Amino acid sequence: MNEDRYLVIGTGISGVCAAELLKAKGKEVVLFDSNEELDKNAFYAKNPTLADIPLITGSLPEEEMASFGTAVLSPGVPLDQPLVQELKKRKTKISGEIELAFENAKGRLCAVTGTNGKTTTVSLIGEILKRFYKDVRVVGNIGNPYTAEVLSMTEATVTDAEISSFQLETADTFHPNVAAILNITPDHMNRHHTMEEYSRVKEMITMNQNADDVLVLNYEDDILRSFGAHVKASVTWFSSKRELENGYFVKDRVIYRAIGGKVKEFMPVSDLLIIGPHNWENAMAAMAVSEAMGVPKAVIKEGCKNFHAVEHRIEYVCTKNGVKFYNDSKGTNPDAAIKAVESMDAPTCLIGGGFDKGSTYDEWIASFKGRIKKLVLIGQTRDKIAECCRKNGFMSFETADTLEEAVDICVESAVPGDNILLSPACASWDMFKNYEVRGQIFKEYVRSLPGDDK
Ligand code: UMA
Repeated sequence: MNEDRYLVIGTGISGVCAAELLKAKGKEVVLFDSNEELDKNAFYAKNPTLADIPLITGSLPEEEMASFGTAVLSPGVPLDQPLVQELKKRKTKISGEIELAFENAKGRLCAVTGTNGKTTTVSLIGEILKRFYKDVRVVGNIGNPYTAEVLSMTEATVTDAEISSFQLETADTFHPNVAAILNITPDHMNRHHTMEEYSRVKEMITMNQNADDVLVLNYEDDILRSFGAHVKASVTWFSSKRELENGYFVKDRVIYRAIGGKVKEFMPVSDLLIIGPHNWENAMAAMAVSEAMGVPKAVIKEGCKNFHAVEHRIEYVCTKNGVKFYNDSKGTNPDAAIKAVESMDAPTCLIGGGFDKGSTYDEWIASFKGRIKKLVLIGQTRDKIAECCRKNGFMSFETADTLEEAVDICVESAVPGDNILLSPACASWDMFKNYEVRGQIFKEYVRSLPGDDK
């Protein structure tokens, strides 16, 4: 075995950036991808900087198996995969792209995990940090590999990382100065198998923290509330439902900051451009993380007031004839779509339906509770959802053949003061390339409608 020989598994953006970092550090690197149909010529054409790095596809030859000191896994590579198990047996150190980046990074780090809200929270933290610090890097699951930023970091760099459970599985020395866990609800069970294991992995974000570090936790999450009692880091709580002695909380639509029972108003939620109680939680987490990273209160407030929703997530599009349009094309499952419904503060015409992932829609329909005045169904699931509406006694629905037709039906049904929301509770692949394209087409069509556009 050669300690300095690295196997990088996966040739997506994580694998490419990890290989580039290792190469720059003078390590011997071999790239591997289990996809035997991967076009090597196309890969090298796209990644000319890796032209001198061997790429093995399909399966790893036996003679190579024992030659690596470390294997760096891309997030999409599960630990229980046979190849990883084989490497482990041969005493290869199993690491990951995030761990590799952390080992080579400089400056301070805040890191956010959680089942929902990560991208919004990390984006908002990034907006706030950039108002105060010169060199801020927003990295991780958000789509910019951590390894891509490491080489140009200095001690003055401030890094803001979105970290998924996949990435935490291989964390070892990973140690954020400030960490946050937003919530833990069932997800990715095909990878982590049980809730216990999924929670354990999420909680690894704080495993190397100590009393000088801060961990931001959601008080309304049962798993996190009991977990927070036993961590080494100093905990800052947030709650959208109750007053806290210490932490951030919302009461009567105002966010407060409490320290040792002393409560000060922070800002009304109406000053935020992101809507809904789940977004108040994301905003409070971002406030707590930014505060712990040393940003003054006034700067945090300005950052929050100017932060727009992440594209396709309950994204405000425009107002036409007094009707507000929201694009939540990212609401690709009932859980996410319920959040959008619960965020609506006026009677709403909702567009739902799409590719059939085998979800059930009863809870989604139950969340309508007088908020949804009309549901217009499109796509593969429209009849299945229509049947579910009948079963649940929600009869105010119609079907449409296209997204544009669905918008037209909503426009006819809406009166000034109403909302029109695209939040399909389904994936898009039956009618569109992906949810981004679905959201884009929705926005373009809505903006082309007659009426005053704000
Ligand atoms: N591969 C193997 N063996 C395997 C599995 C995959 O060789 O057992 C290969 C595939 O053939 C493919 C490559 O690995 O060529 C893909 O690697 P990857 O799935 O890790 O994808 P990347 O392009 O490196 O993107 C990853 C994250 N992807 C996943 O976690 C699945 C991206 O998160 C992340 O933005 C990026 O790193 C940068 O950090 C995406 C995601 O869906 C957005 N994340 C999940 C989520 O948000 O729910 C966790």
